[in-house]
Amino acid sequence: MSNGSERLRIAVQKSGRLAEPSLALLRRAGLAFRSSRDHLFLYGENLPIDVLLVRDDDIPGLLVEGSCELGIVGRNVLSEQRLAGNGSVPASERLSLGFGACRLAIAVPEASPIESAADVDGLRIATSYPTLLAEWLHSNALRAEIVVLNGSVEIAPRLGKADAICDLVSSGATLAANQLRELITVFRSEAVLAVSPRKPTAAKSIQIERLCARIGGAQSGDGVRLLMMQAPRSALSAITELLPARDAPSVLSLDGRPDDIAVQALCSVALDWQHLEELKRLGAHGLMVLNVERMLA
Ligand code: PRT
Ligand code: ZN
Repeated sequence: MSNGSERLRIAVQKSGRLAEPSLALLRRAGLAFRSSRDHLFLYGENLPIDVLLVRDDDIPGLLVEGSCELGIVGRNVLSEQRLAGNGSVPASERLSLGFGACRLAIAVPEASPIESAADVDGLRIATSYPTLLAEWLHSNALRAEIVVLNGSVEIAPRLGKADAICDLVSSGATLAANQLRELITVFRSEAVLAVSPRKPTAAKSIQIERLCARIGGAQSGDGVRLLMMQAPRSALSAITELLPARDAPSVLSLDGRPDDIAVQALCSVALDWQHLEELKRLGAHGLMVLNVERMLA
């Protein structure tokens, strides 16, 4: 049905923070893979979709040149390269994926007198994200000297190379270990599904839409629980009021028990033991909470 040229390619980080969660998401979207001998390529076994394993920094470029239709990459990398792009139409963000969350933040040595964003004016700031930093400075009408470093940004102040840094932070442990104090967030990031600016063929376009719908479905199942129980019919409104439910619950009649009902409700993860105990007090029994693996609206 689909010849080789109609196979979709999705670029994913080969190793690093986004590698495992990216493949896990694709698996939850229903893709099964076989690895190539060189481990640079995962061949999609059940759908015409293959995975290219690359460095995260290469993903926006692969999308721009059309070597891949899709990629999973940090918004920080995508936006840095988009803004820095030399006139070529950039790749764009299609879906945010809910993992790899971090922030690009300016930090200063703990002992520094700098207190606010305005104090950044005139400083030397070391970063691997010169374009995102320049844009933030510009939109805040600030000037600073940007010192571009490709690694170990956090030691630049100690080496006397910079007065401040602008780097990715998640837990903040790295800043603390280097006696740096976080001052202000410049950019918020998480992993995103990025798409090539090239127009796909009709067949690939169908695959892209299908994969996006499935990824959306795999994500919307995250953090959703299915609550099942039986209860007196008279308790229904009290039960409905109590539940951290997304939509109205489904209510089913029980054969030969006109005063009782079975209730099913999709709830958020906020559903906890306390809710279950309350429900029991309202007369519910046979309570069951199940993880929802995927949903298709
Ligand atoms: O080899 P390749 O180029 O593919 O990998 P890489 O080393 O460039 O990337 P990698 O795996 O470190 O990060 C990939 C993506 O993960 C980034 O582009 C971000 O989108 C995202 N991400 C999420 C992070 C972090 N959290 C993060 N904490 N990327 C880097 N960090 C760094 C941070 O700068 C600090 O130095 O991790 C260190 C620990 O952070 P703390 O705050 O928890 O101490
Ligand atoms: Zn990288």
